[in-house]
Amino acid sequence: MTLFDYWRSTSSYRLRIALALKGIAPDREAIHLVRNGGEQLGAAYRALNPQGRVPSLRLDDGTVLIQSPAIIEYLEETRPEPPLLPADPVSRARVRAVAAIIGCDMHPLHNSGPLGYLRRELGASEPAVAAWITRWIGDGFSAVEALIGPEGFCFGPEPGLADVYLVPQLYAARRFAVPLDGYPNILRAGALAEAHPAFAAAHPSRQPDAE
Ligand SMILES: N[C@@H](CCC(=O)N[C@@H](CS)C(=O)NCC(=O)O)C(=O)O
Repeated sequence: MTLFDYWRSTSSYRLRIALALKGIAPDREAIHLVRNGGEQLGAAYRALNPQGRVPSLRLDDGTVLIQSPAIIEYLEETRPEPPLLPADPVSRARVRAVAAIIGCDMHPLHNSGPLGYLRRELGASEPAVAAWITRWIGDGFSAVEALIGPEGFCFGPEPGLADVYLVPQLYAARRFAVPLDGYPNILRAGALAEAHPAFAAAHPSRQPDAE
């Protein structure tokens, strides 16, 4: 398998954690999101991933999978141990809801493309962009804080899909200096997960292309 990713990308970080939890160590090809106008937008990478975003995962038979939620579900279906989702449908839906808040309602609003659009096309100032980021991360984290459990990882004693999404989102929030004092459950679950070897190995600073 080959993982195409970028060290600081939130969705790449998420997929690296899921791969590490499943005990999978793919080859890795870094796609620089800034250099040369963004390597993800070049013809060579777009031939793999027409959306021009990271991450992508190329399987041993040459099949290329894109979109971290779809790839993580693929991993869960093909390598069920250790499970990232609980067994019963209601619990699964609760875990997936937290993943969706982060993956669908938070991360896209501070992704590099939309932030660039705010700055360049709409003329937003840096304080306005910072306020935008703080607003939407805060909005999502307030919901996540109420939804996850009062001890352990997000949903109990083992890390799962919600933790896979939470830790990179926390990394992004810190990078953007979003205040986190009001989220004790998130900080507890995040600290526990960050100390786990699979999460630690996936950290942006541990990637060969880290700057
Ligand atoms: N929903 C997608 C998001 C992918 C995504 O937006 N990746 C960002 C980095 S976190 C990217 O490639 N940005 C480059 C660009 O927008 O040009 C996923 O989870 O895989």
